[in-house]
Amino acid sequence: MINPKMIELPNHGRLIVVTDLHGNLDDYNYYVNLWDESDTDFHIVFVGDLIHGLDMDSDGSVEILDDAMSKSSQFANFHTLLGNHEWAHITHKTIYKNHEDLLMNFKNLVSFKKGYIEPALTNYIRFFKTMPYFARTANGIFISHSGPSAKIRSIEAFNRMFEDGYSSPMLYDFLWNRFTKVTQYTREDVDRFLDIVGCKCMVVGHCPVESYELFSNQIIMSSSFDTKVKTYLDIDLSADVDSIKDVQKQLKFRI
Ligand SMILES: [Mn+2]
Repeated sequence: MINPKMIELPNHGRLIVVTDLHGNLDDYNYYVNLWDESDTDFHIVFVGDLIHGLDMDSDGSVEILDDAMSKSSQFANFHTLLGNHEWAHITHKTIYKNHEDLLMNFKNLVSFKKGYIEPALTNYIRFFKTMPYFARTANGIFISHSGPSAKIRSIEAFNRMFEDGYSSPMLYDFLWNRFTKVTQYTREDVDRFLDIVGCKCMVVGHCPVESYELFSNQIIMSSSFDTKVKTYLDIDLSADVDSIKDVQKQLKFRI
């Protein structure tokens, strides 16, 4: 059965993986230009948090969303996963940063850029609801915004979380968990989860790191936000992956 919340990528072709852009339109354009929309075996995955720039003057969230919505509807090799910032708009759970209400800021940005809020806002939230949670490659790489959820102890539990929709506490973990918090997940949780889903390694964004960090068989990577060395993955989907080292060597750096 096809799960619309899980992208299954084949054992051939190429894959670019990009983490949290937070409204950085220049970086979005840079990564989109690495990709070839006309090559159906060449995929690009954004792992969520396309939106919510830190200041309104430079926030390209609206431009990014308009382009990403258009590409998503045209190209089956263009993928945007759900991040906690998109999830917040779906669930109406406000995120505060520096005492600012980011959902309210986004509405202000939409009305400033468009001259109106509706139907633009509703269309954006509809787009967020189409976003898959995860991507998995045939050679064993699991990609999500964050996580894993330490609550998942079996494949049945993992499969069941999709039935609970946006209120799932496990989905919450896959959007919000930080590797820096031992109460959220540990190296053992990463490895147990990878065993459960039959993957060799995991790639996430969400937690700002300088370039990237390894956490057991997980790569935490920063492609745009809050890093000096912008880091992304350019993966050969046909290559065998035996360990995290095989993925690590496919990291690319922008200095
Ligand atoms: Mn995030």
